[in-house]
Amino acid sequence: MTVPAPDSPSSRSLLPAPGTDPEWYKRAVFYEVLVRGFADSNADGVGDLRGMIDKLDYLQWLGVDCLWLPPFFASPLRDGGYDVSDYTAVLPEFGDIEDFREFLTEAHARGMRVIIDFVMNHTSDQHPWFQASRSDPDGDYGDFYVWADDDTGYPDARIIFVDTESSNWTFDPVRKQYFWHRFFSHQPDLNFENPRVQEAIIDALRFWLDLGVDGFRLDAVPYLFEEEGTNCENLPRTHEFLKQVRKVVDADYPDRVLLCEANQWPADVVEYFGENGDECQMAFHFPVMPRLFMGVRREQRFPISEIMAQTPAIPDNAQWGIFLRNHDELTLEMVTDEERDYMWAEYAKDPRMKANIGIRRRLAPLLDNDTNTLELFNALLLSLPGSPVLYYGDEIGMGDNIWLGDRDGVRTPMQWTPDRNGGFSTADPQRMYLPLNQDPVYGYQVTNVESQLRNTNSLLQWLRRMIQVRNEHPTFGLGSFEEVGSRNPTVLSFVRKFGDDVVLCVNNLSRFPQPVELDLRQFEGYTPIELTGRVEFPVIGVLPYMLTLAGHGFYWFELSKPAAEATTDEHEDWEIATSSAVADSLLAAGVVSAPEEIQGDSDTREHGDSAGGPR
Ligand code: ISL
Ligand code: CA
Repeated sequence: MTVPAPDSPSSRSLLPAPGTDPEWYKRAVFYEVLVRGFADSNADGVGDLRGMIDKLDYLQWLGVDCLWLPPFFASPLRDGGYDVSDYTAVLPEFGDIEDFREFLTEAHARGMRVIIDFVMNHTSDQHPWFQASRSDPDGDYGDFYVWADDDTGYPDARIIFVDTESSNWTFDPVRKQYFWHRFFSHQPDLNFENPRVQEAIIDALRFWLDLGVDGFRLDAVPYLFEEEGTNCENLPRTHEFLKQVRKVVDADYPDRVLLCEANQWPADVVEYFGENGDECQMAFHFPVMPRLFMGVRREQRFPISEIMAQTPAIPDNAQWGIFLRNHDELTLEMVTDEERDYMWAEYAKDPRMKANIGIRRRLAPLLDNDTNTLELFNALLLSLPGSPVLYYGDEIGMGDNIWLGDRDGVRTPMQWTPDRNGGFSTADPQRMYLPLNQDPVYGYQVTNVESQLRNTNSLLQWLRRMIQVRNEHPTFGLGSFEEVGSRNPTVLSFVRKFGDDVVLCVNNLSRFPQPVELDLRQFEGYTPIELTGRVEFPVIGVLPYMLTLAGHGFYWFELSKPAAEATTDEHEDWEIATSSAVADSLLAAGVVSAPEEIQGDSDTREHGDSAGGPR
């Protein structure tokens, strides 16, 4: 299986000079990839950092800008590595610090940044700090965790992992006291009241920043501090600590990003950006995701429109992170009880598909592997405000395995080829850290990178082209968002605007063809140019602008200014725009164009924004 070789020598970084691009994360496409699940370089059945290095060409080819690595630190792996037993050591199965350093250099050489997970709320109970804390209450680590004589404290804090835990307190037979934990009972929460804990965490962050990581996904940060009489989430002192972390980053580490993982309502999450953008630069927008699934299944835009309208403004330097799926269950914490029942009824028909307050499935099976729906979801992900975060394997429509425990069913090995172990590993198939997916539809024999590289109509090739198209328009990352209403409730339309870069997105959430009339009077005289084929649509006038969409169809249009107002740059656009005869025939056929055209077109164009263009 081959992808084009990188065009830069690996000794040199393709990234802009340090300090020159502090807001890169606003334009970036992120890609979450599990070290354990991507590629096994030494045939032990477990993915590793050297395997990841071998696959960087593929990721560069795909066109993603930043990789997010979930924890790859020393760990007993009882929670996919989120149970850390040493913050500054690589799990030996994955490699060592030198391998990580090389991985980072090689990613940077290909113009990709790397952020890593940092789990500051809790450690594994195997962490030496916890072992010392439980055995020597008066020692140096005695106060590193939250201990109590009984289990009655903080009764208003909810339980998050309802499938496995019945209390946030667990009795430790060694210390003969209870310890506090918001997640698994083998994951004691650190005691942030203790300044030495804060120092130890900042030291560990510095360790990775010094190695050159481009930032952190800050795991489970709402729970750092506890306070009696509260639900122990989003407390002021938690924000104080995060602001302190940001100060460290700003003082010594230019161009690094803090991405906050707070599964909370938008009004609570915005606080993680800080009042003046002095906390985390990025935060996941959790509530958007389930509403995409609801909107499409109900064939109604309202769930999505409503959450977008409820999303507060954020500081200038801040950016949302949006996603469809990740390594966890599709969480339903940020919906009403009624909506949750609806989601379970629609998307978790087998009770095995449920996990905690969510659904443990991958994107393709959630959408019944329907090409149009998969494309619509990805188009929404790439066009709604925020930086999109893809999940490894979803670019080829990998399936899940609901017979595996916990959330492992969405963490199976990447499927590269139809060969043994899907090209992930040459080890004995029985030795895999998790079995390869062997499903007749989603299994590696059918669903794999190699076959999709060969087929220009595959999901993989389509997604790559859409990422290229996105990169040509800085407005997707930087622009404002304004919904364009219409009388047809199944169609979600919005305008993204960044200076002169104006893009109109029109999405049919219904499985049936739909007409829509849009009030585009503010763009009177503009010409919509469809972005994948560069076909010109009729000029916008004062009457409602009429479009028809195929079932689950969508359009992305550049709104091109009337010629009189166009700048020199845009005249070039006009010259290379597809001739109207071709345009007419494509229009009649329904706006789909051959990949070569898109490729050729984007190759000949100059773009102001450095993020853009195929590499
Ligand atoms: O998505 C969620 C579950 O429905 C979140 O509540 C999520 O579990 C929580 O925000 C923190 O998750 C992180 O820490 C967990 C770990 O199991 C998850 O994999 C990780 O993403 C505890 O260590
Ligand atoms: Ca290995």
